[in-house]
Amino acid sequence: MTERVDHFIGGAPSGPANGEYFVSTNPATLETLYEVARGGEEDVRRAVAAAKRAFESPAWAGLTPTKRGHLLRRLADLVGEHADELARLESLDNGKLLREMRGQLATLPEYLYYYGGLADKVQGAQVPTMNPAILNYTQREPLGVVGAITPWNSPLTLTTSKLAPALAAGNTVVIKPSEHTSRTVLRFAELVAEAGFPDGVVNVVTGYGGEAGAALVAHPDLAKISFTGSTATGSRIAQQAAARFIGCTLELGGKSPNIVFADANVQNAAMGVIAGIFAAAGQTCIAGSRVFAHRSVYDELVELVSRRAESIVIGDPMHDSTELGPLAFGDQLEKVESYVHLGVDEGARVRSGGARPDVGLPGYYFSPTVLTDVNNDMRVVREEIFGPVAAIMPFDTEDEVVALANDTDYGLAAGVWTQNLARAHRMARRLEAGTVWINTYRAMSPMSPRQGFKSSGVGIEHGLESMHEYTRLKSVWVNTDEGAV
Ligand code: TXE
Repeated sequence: MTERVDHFIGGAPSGPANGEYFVSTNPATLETLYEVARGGEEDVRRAVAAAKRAFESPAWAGLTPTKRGHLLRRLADLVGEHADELARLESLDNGKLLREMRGQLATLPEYLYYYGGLADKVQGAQVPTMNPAILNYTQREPLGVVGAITPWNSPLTLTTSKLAPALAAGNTVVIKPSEHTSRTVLRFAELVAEAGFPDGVVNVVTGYGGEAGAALVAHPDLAKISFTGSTATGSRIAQQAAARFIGCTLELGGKSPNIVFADANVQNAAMGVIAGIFAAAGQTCIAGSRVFAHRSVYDELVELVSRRAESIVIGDPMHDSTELGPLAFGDQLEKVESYVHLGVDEGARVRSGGARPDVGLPGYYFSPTVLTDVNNDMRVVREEIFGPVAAIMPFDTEDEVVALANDTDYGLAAGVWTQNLARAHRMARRLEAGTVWINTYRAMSPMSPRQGFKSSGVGIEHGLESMHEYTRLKSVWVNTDEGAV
């Protein structure tokens, strides 16, 4: 019998109000994994009510920030102890390599330790005003109930990026995970309870975006929305948040340039280009999907990247030897395939891949694909494909490549490969992207802030700065004179 998983509300599993469940499948084998509660307005109403009660309860509101830090550190320990179990569940759910998910889970506790440490370091200031009789000071307060809506590509890491600073700052949270990957977030919520967080501090409502997600965004008691997902959905959520004057943090799509100069170590750059686009089968917001190579190294780079693309081992993500797993669900496969067809119609040449490979499994597989003969006006170069598809283009001058790299609606990340120190820093300054990597790609840490420029997002995740996303600032004025001032 198929396992059934419920929402997690007020510290315990909770069945869906409408009694409905839907199936979650393994994208590598198309086998049914489990059935998950199909959340709606009533479930969201109960979850937000539980979070609101918890926010106002002495058990949470009365905790010192230091104690909140202790709880986060205890949760970090538990996540560390269950890392292998969580990595397996996540890999089964979204088809990413078990090896890669193990790597993510190994660093996940660090997010919780880091924000646990920050919990009691959120400070106000004493402000000198123009009146010496006045003592003016600021204090940072939690916001209330935070709604966290997360995608399927790195379910736990992206959820923890929101949850850890939100909890460290004293908020309570309702999470709506992606309908494609509910399992690990629910297991994580059980560990939250085991760590000793009061009931209702973390709640999970599973279900579809247009149902559970939309109901959460519309709930009047939300103090903030934190969202990672597509730019189209993010834009809709931002409009709803603005209409109610509540804050939102958005981490959205990308079409990131990865730029290889003539003076680069071309072997290293090719490895960086490959990791930049083919890791997670290209299903990462930071994917380096637009590759610019100086004309003098263009042929060599195209050759290195396409040859490696052809030798990538595609197969079951649970096997150690597999280098590329399936796409996460059927719509993703169709989207990626139709973009490659569109590229060919636009005049692109497929140098490797470009089709569904036969890997002996029925899953949603697509070969690592290299497109050449492309330019910045084509839709395959302008729109986020979110799959293993690299478009490689030549350039002649630094000014030209800066203009090409910045000629995009997005601004999430950029890579630069050069041995020229001055050029490296100059490029970092000139590129319109929230993260710039020099002679590396994909490096990430809970300590380092991430911000999407342009259509790639609003607000900051990770780092000290993200704590401010989950607090509000109050200014307190005290008359220290005997008389009226
Ligand atoms: O995204 P959605 P999808 C991009 C990527 C991908 C495409 C579609 O290009 O191919 O988006 O993926 C919830 N109100 N990225 O369909 O719809 C939804 O249930 C409230 C890039 O998965 O944005 C899920 O929990 N919530 C990205 C979450 O939003 C709604 C990662 C994301 O789903 C909603 C994922 C609504 N009206 C996709 N509609 C990245 N930045 O890494 C949907 N949701």
